[in-house]
Amino acid sequence: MRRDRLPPGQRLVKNWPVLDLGNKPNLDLDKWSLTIDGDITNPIKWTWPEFLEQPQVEITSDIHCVTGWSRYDNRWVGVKAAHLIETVEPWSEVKHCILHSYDGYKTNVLMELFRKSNVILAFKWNGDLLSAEHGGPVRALLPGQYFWKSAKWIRRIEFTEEDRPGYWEMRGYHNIGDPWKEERYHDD
Ligand SMILES: Nc1nc2c(c(=O)[nH]1)N[C@H]1C(S)=C(S)[C@@H](COP(=O)(O)O)O[C@H]1N2
Ligand SMILES: [Mo]
Repeated sequence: MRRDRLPPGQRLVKNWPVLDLGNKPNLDLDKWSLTIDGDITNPIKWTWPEFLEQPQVEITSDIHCVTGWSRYDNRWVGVKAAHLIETVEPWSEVKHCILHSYDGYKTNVLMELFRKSNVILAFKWNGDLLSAEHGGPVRALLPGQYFWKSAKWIRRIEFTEEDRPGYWEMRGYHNIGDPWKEERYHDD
């Protein structure tokens, strides 16, 4: 049992800061799609209506950003990563997945963490459609890791046997990024 809700070195904020590389993509729902590929049995490409046909779950999570802010009680609606994994059937050798975004951002996630029951592809936040500045129409949400792993504007999910560090992981951030272990940089 955790006694504290705020991970070490974090401070609580009430607002929701916007952080990204500054290349905000302009995404039209008619042209939006999500591709799932790599070492899997059933590659798929979901259009927006097809994405909305998938089973949806609601979860509430705290956000922990590596830059030091945390935000409590975010209510999300989305499609479980576990549902997606079940649908595409990754080969048994698959150990990693790479999240690719419309702005060119990438981040890598261990399969065992991606399949956790609170990992979703989120399209609603606190009752409204996820705004474009926060990654709408769809972003990844990995509540157990620092927020840089939660790719905004997700475009493609690739399953691989070999690990491939993403944008921030190549620039010194930790490969896993567990806020409770304070895994901020790769030598932490
Ligand atoms: N596509 C994309 N996703 C991204 C980023 C980005 O630059 N591009 N930045 C990451 C970082 S470092 C953080 S802290 C969070 C910020 O999400 P927010 O702007 O919704 O708070 O998005 C993460 N996901
Ligand atoms: Mo970040």
